[in-house]
Amino acid sequence: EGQEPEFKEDSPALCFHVHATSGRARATTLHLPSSRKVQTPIFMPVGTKGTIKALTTEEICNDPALNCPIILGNTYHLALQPGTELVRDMGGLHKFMRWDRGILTDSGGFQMVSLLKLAEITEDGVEFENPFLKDSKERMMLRPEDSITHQNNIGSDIMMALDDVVSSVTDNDERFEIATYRTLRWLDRCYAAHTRPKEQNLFAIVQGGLDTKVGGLREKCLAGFRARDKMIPGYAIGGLAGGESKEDFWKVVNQCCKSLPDDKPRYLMGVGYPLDLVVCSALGVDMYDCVYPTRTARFGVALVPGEAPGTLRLKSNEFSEDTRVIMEGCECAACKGGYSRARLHTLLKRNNPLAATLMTNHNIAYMMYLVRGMRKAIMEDRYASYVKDFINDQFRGSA
Ligand code: PRF
Ligand code: ZN
Repeated sequence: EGQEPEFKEDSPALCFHVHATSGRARATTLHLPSSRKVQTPIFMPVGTKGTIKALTTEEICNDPALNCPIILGNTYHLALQPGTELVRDMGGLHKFMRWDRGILTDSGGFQMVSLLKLAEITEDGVEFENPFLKDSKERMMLRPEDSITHQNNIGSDIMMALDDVVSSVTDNDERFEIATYRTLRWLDRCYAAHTRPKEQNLFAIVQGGLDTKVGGLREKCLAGFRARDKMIPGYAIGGLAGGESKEDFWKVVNQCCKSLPDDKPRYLMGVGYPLDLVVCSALGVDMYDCVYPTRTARFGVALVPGEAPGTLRLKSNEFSEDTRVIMEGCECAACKGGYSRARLHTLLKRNNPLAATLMTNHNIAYMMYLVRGMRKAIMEDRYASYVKDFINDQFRGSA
């Protein structure tokens, strides 16, 4: 663990080290620019507009229960507000946020799906309606080159290529085919536009729908990336977690992990249910992000181990007189601070902003606790039994 990173000529902003494997699960370290270090498996909390809602940078960074090494920001949102030229002029997002750890930015590709009504996709790029300028009907164009310019302005440690994302439950084979090949063409445009390859890493995103067949779209995309592997410091698996069946989801993750090179990190986008992390790391995934733990916190749902279904809905009246903390032994501000489930219940019922802060603290602490446990099990080569125990625990008491 103590070795000095060796940065490679072809991807000078990232050094990747696999410390241990257990089956196909991996414990690795990503050495990012400015001595930023990320141990995997890792969950990256989402701070869409440069903040994790309800938390201060201070908490995310310095609270030992959180101590997040990397967070996620969103190019699309930052481009709209406050604008990435401003972020650049403030010295980049790290300085602007006073955040010295890792930042990964998503390209804006996913917003095509999530904000589809506002977007039109062509070979040139994505055209959005600017929600801040609705009346003026002004539209904003996001080409692969624009996405990279924004991300270069933001100065994220890991930037994502602009991909053509199609909702996984779309019933249109031709649309998937267009999107897969377009994602490859856009990848080349992204690398051509990238002005800071020594300071920032640009990851590619595998698309291809749910087509895992031999000669199918996922394979085509993976083959296209293999041909470009020299310029790609890391890979993401995209186009999932959009309502497809678990069977389809696992199949695609499995295929991608088997096909992607072992000497580069693998990031599964938009996945954040604890059980999905545990299973997908068994298939070889290293990194995850999702709004789930933070968003669900604000709705009053606490993540916990060993109590089916792995959550407590604290707004429910069953907690109105529950004197226990959310999770015994948890070091988060809520549990360590002695906030009972009953107290949180009341705060949540009254929409007190303190509830969002405490709940978000707990859920991120839980995700960090989860990935630390996963990593430890991989390092000790007992990941198979870790997975078994986790699943047993999670479904204990359920009918
Ligand atoms: N592409 C991008 N961001 C994403 C996804 C994707 O496929 C997903 C998965 N649907 C989440 N976030 N660029
Ligand atoms: Zn807690």
